[in-house]
Order: sequence, then structure tokens, then C-alpha cells
Amino acid sequence: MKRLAIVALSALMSVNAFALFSETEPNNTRATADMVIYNLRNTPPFADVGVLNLAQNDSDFFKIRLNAGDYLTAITFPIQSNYFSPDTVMALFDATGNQAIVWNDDAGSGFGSAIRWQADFTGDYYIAITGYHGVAGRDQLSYYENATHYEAGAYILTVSVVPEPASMIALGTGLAGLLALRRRRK
Ligand SMILES: [Ca+2]
Ligand SMILES: [Ca+2]
Repeated sequence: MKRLAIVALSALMSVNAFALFSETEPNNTRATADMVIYNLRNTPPFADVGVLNLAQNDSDFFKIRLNAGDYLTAITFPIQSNYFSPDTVMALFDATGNQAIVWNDDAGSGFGSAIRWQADFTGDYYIAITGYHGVAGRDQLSYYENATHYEAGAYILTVSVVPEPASMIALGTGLAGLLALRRRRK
């Protein structure tokens, strides 16, 4: 029983771990999206962070798998010049649509971006980040693919995925039940 509890605890801790990722260029289009977040984790809850680089005319696409009900939060933090450079715009796309599911330009302090989305279907999604180059079309895939912009420098991308509360409660009560059983046997 003790061993089972340890296994359950370590499983819970491992899904809560935090991974540092980097990117592989080119990842400037949905078709060439970086698989790094996709491969790191498929089991929420998780949070991963990358210290990435945006160059002139560069965009960064990351493929991510979401289950229906999952809460996605993605935030860019410009650090070339804290809060302000590079000025990012970020959007979330599904596998085929040219219209962003959700997008954001400036959130909070400075010019970084933040998006939140509860997945309405299970499937592959794409986080797209590019440099600011005007207000028109920020909700369109064409704004992110083959972009022309002058924003360059390092930024932090933080991505977290949390399952819907029902799954979290099931996970929590499962663990609590296991611990209660362990206490009873002592
Ligand atoms: Ca890129
Ligand atoms: Ca911005």
C-alpha cells in the first residue's frame, strides 16, 4: 500500500513538473510548427517555459495537444528590453482555420501578449507568435506566416495546461482516498 501511495504521489508530482524548452528554426509557419511542447507533455496539468528569440520577419509556431475542457494559458514576456521589446502578438489556431481562435497583442505591463482558452474540442492547436506590425489582421494566420516586422530580441514564453475542474477533483479525491486507505491500514 505504501508503495502504491508513493507511485501515485510521484505520478502526481511528475505531471506537475516544470520543463524548460527551446525552439528549432524554422518554425515560422503552422506547417513547420515546433513540436517541442507537443512532445514534452501530453498529460495536463503541466507548465513549460522557454527563453526564445524573435528575429526580424521571424515568427514562432508551437504545436500543442489539448483535450476538450483543458485550460490553456500562454504568455510572452519581452526581455530584450524588459516588458517592451520585442513587441509580440500571439494567437491560437486550430489545424486548418485561417481565423485565430483567440489572439492578443499587449497584455498587462508593456507589449507582451497573453491568451487564455478553454479547449472546446480535443485536437492539435498551434500557438503563433510574431513581431507587431500594425493592427490590421492580427486575428488572421497571414499576420503570423511570412510576417514582415522589425521586432527582434529575447522573450520568455510560458505555457500552462490545466484540465477542467472535474478531472482535477477526480485526481485530488483519488489521491485523498489512497491516503485515507493507507491511514486506515496503519
Ligand atoms: Ca521562428
Ligand atoms: Ca504586443
